[in-house]
Amino acid sequence: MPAKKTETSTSSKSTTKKTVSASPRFDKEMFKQSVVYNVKTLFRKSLEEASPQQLYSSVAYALKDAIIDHWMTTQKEYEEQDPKTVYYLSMEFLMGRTMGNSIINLKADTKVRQALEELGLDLDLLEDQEPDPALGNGGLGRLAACFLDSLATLGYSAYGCGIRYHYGMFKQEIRDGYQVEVPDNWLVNGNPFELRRPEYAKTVKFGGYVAVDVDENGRNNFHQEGYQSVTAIPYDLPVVGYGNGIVNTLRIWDAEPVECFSLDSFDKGDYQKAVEQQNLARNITEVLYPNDNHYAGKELRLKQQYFFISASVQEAVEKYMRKHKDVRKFYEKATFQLNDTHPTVAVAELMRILMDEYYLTWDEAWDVTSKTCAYTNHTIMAEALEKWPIELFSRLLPRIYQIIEEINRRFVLKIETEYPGNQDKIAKMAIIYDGQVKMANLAIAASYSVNGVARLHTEILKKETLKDFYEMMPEKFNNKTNGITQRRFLLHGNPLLADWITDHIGDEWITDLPHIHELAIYADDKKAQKEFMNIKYRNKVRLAEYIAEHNGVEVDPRSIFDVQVKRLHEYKRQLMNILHIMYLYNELKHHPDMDFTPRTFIFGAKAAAGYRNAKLTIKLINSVADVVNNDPDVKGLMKIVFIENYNVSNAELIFAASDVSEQISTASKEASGTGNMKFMLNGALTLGTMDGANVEIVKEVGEENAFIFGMSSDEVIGFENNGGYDPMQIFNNDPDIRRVLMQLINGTYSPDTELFRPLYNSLLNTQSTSKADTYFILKDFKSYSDARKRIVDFYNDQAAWAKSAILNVACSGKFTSDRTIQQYVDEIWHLDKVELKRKAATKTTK
Ligand code: NBG
Repeated sequence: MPAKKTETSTSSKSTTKKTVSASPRFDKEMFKQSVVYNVKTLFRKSLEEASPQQLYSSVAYALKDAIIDHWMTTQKEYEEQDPKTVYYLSMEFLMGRTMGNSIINLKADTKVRQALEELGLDLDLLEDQEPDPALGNGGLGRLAACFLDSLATLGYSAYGCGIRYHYGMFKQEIRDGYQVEVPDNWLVNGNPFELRRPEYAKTVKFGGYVAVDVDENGRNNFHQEGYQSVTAIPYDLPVVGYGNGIVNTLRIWDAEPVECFSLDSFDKGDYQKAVEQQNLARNITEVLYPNDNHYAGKELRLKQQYFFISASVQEAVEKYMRKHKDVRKFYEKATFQLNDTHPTVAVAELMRILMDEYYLTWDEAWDVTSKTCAYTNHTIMAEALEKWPIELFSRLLPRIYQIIEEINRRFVLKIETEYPGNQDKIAKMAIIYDGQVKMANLAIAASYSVNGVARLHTEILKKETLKDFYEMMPEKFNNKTNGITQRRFLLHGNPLLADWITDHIGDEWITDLPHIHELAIYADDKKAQKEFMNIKYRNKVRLAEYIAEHNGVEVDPRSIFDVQVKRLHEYKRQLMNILHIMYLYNELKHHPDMDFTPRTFIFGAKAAAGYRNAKLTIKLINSVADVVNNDPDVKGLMKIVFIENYNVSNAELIFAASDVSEQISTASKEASGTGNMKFMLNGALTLGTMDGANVEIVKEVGEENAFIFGMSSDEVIGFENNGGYDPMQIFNNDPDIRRVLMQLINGTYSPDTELFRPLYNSLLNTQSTSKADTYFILKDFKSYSDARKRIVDFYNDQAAWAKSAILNVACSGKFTSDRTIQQYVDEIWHLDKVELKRKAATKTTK
């Protein structure tokens, strides 16, 4: 159960040091041979003739060769030691590129660079050839990727289980200031790192009906009949632990038709069915739904969920049964972490397998299931809560629906026993209610652990969002504040700073981030401050070059880089940011001689394809950028840049180059945020509300080294529950705000005065009765403006700024995903630590 260690920021000490038994060996000569061989056999070319893409593939395959030995050794070791395994079930894994990170985790960076140099190749250029696998939307998917990195590095047996989407998160192009979604065909050149494993294929059934027959013992046996099915084929991707020889697996499932489509063997009815099965398979894994913090309610989405869950759960049980006899003890060797409600059908699928295939009784099956499943909640946003109409659910998954009905029946009985006659409790907590199947309620009812992702978020879950559940089952609830991997977001993304840190305090921080606190003694050191600021400057030059190349905009690396990169969502308030920039521009126009510290405002954000106000905000940012960047009066003092196609790869460049980290969500709405941690780790100062993990960041680094503004979550929730906020009053009383809002509809930024009207209406809503400014932008505007003033004044004292930036890096120790994972292990999963006893077999030469 949760408790003791949760809040101690630096207590997950040196776990990695104990784990690292052997640095993986890397044979440079063999690697070179392998690259040359690959170019020849894959492309019939010599090194000189091959295209950059072909060279990338050849190097990637050579690297996979080097990884495979460790992968096999690790899996063999797991087989022998038989440790408990976590299955991290997630619709999204936002892995980012594999090559650079794997090289770093193999500790082979120097050798690989040398080897490639000797072949006349440049690693950095090759890395840019790798598509960025974007099998996720935002923070939730990236968290899953950071967790896999930490699990491997800490030496825990783990599988990531997900979907092999053929098209990941769309590529964003900006045309005429608008977002245009372009398909991300990331598999077009194949994926060198994946292994297709048809020997572990599974059948997944949809539709039909449930038939019952009674066997000779009088038992009811349930079968699905008249269904359509697809074959789930697993593709395994290696997850390399840092420097410890451990390689875990991310297993993503692809759908293929069950039967080969041979025309002549089908009569008419079968032909129809065969085509349908083909189409079902073709559609299921085609594309990731591009919604972040939002539920779309599409039938195909439910198919995707059941598809990868059924395959993963079947495999987990089969794997267990290959070594063990009693399926009643399954939970001793396996645990399922449900990454949000998306994988919640796992609860019913495990029940189905245990009862229908292993003949456990309901009570036995429930005992196993409720000791296996654990649920993480990632949002309090109502529009993200998954609910499926009964009609759809029961038609698509008839047996699963039956099982959920029974879970619900028993759960409602429990509620009635606890709260006799209280219909309200049933209305709120029942799993099936009002014609809908409520996935969060199912997840909570069936899980042995329910966690939020930052301290404040967990408190809000307990007091507001999930209050009734918490009151009935307080023992399930616990907090696990999110974390990020310093291996990707500092060691790989910011090599200059990483080297500088290692020169000063050694390299323990790579596997033991709290160690980075030793940097604090350099915060006041003039020389260190200079060096630090110089590194930041060089990273800003690197980003400026990227921006010049991709946006055609010149930005001054000596200006303050003030950055907001994250998904576009109204609660994240990019609109407040750009409105404030409009205000600053007005100031500069009206007081041309004012003291103005040069600033570059950088945005990066994808909007869900159907989210009107989010897409309009992107257009507004680009329209304002057009006007401001081209206004000679501004004399280049202000620049606004919208970075196209924000993704994991360009994120690494952006964090390294940032001075100010914009974390300005409406308090209570951002469950945690993880970008905030990546900025901090790279020495940016937080400009934020007391929301999500910002609260804990400020606690670690001290109020004086962050810039906090705006309403508290209690105030926001107070207004939401009791009313009493009128944005019109602010509009009427504040001329600065009024001017900015009028500029949305008076042609300042678009000849079409109606273009930005929906944004104007969302803030004031003079025309309809629905609520206005639900994210309290006008309410927080003044205090945001004050905080921005403070931050600029502070920047002008470069020594003070450098000190603060160094302290931010030094105090980021708590926010490693190694700490988060260790807490999941200690307080939820109870995994066994694996130490490699054997070395990887010598690589076979070709
Ligand atoms: C997101 C939250 C973030 C949080 C990540 C990871 C969803 C549903 N939630 O604040 O918005 O950091 O999850 O926990 O995507």
